[in-house]
Amino acid sequence: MSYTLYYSPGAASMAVHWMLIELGVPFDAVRVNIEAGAQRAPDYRRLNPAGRVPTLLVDGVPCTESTALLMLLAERHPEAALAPPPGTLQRASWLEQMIYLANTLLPAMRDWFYADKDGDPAGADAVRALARRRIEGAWQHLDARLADGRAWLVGERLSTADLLAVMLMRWSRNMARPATTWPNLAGYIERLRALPSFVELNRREGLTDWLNEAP
Ligand SMILES: N[C@@H](CCC(=O)N[C@@H](CS)C(=O)NCC(=O)O)C(=O)O
Repeated sequence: MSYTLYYSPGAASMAVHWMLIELGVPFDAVRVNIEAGAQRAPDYRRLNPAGRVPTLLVDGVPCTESTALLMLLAERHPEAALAPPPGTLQRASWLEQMIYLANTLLPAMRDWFYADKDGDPAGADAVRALARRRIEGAWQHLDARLADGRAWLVGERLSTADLLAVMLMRWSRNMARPATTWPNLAGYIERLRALPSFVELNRREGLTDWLNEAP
């Protein structure tokens, strides 16, 4: 199996990068300078027509969409048990969390960060206001899920849902109410970002601003 990840530090590629590190499989990582617009270069667009990160070459074939990539990697590496077995009730819970994060939180995050670029800048404030409500609603929802003291979003162990959730929680760090201000999310985030694979991920991506501070 060969993997090449096209990534940008801290971007939607981060959860996939984290998973590759957590799996301990060999892979190449190619940085795409999205601040300089490298995601719109014709060579990159041939791999990812939307001009976004991540792209993962899987045995040479370009695959996209961070959530889909996490699910694919879980299937290709079942021994890592980063997803519950198909057909089980825990699988149902995992599917629910993955789809919720991808379908509710991720698009709201895109609206929050890209309101001016994706839409009419004149309407961007209204888009951001709605995005913020949806993002904070998601923190509320996830906080309630963790209120029973569970350590992980699904079952009794780390899963791809945690990798995706923590990446999205990190994106809220400069918002008015970051995820870390919800009581149950605070402890969850503290535990997850202490994982050696998360520390290594940040080292490889050159990120230092959401690691050791108190949540
Ligand atoms: N739904 C996509 C979203 C990807 C996405 O929006 N990536 C952003 C970085 S977080 C990007 O590539 N931005 C550059 C651009 O849109 O020009 C996924 O989950 O992979």
